[in-house]
Amino acid sequence: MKDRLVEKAWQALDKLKIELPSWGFANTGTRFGKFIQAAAATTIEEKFSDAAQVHSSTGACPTLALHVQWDLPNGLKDVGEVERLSQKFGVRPGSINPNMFQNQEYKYGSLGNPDPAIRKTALRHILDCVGIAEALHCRDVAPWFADGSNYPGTQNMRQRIAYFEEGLREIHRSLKSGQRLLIEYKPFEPAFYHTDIADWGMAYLLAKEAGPQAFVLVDTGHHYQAQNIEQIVAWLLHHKMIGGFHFNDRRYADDDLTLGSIDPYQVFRIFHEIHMFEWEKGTAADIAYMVDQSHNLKGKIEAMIQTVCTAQELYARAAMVDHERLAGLQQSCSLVDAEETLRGAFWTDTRSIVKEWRKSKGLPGNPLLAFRESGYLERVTRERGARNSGASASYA
Ligand code: LRH
Ligand code: MN
Repeated sequence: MKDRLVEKAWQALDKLKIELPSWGFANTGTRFGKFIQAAAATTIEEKFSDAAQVHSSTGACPTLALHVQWDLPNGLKDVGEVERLSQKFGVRPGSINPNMFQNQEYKYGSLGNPDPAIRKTALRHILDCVGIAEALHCRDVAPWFADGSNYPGTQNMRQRIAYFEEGLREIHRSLKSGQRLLIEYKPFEPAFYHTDIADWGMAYLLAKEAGPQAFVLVDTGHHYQAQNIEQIVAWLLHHKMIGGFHFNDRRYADDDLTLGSIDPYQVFRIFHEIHMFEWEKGTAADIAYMVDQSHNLKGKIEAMIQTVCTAQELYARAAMVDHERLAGLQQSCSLVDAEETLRGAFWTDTRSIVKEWRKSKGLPGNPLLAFRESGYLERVTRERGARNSGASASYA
């Protein structure tokens, strides 16, 4: 007879699905350049193939987030190929990410640009992404806007809010029933004076203004150092406005490091807010758990497997909080006992519990070891090495 709390952990693991970013398998870097990995994925086929490795070893990653300009450069014309690859590798396309930051015309912004022609171009791209999402039966369209300015006085921030309201309303009108628009916020970078959608409140108001199928996407790396991210999550849960997460970790800014590599307690506290909410409401929160990382030095597939395993271990720990006991202690303001009830779960080593859960699902107990023993990395290094060694490493 499994311990009651271990049973809760297993039930949570049964539910937890983590979406991987196609771009997390590609050669990425910083503005100081990128270190080319021979095994890195370049084509959408290689990205599906690598994602399938993570899914087969962890059993938790049935979908792959796609970044349209990188993965479907020909738009709707690439849908057939994506469907074929999805069938071939047993991984479904997940959230559809428009690219509102790469093209030259977005120098002064996309949906927030003072030039109506450029706003129109930006809108057109996102509407195309809604069409691609529909064609691929993908639920979420997740635009991140780099829009902003670098110097005070150079842009009218209020006017740009109106442009975003207008554009996002238009996009919301194009959504099919069941589709969701996930609005991601970020305080800075690449803009360094103001970013139009800089925090959760701005994303919340724009989502509300757009319509009932618009929600907020919380990228854990998109917060000022002192911000209490789990409190933001509590507010978005309370208002049923949380659509999903981009998980990663950071020491300084939007470092996009591996989840839980710097501050695992942060991720645990976020998962705790969600589990406590679900316990109180008796229903699962409708949240897309997605990863958004760039592995500049680590092997990309191994870093992704690490990420999923860490997420499973921390999600299981948070599920093992005795919510009934905690609710009573919070009500009676029994501070130390309440804190110990939460901390106690965090200090529970769930690795063996997750391992047994994997085995019960016919999955490898140690996904990283299983991947290393598969010989997949050696094979793709041989297949892709020559091509990748020619890739440019410089930033400028
Ligand atoms: C912006 C961001 C966004 C993605 C990009 C790859 O920092 O988090 O979610 O489009 O990274
Ligand atoms: Mn992100």
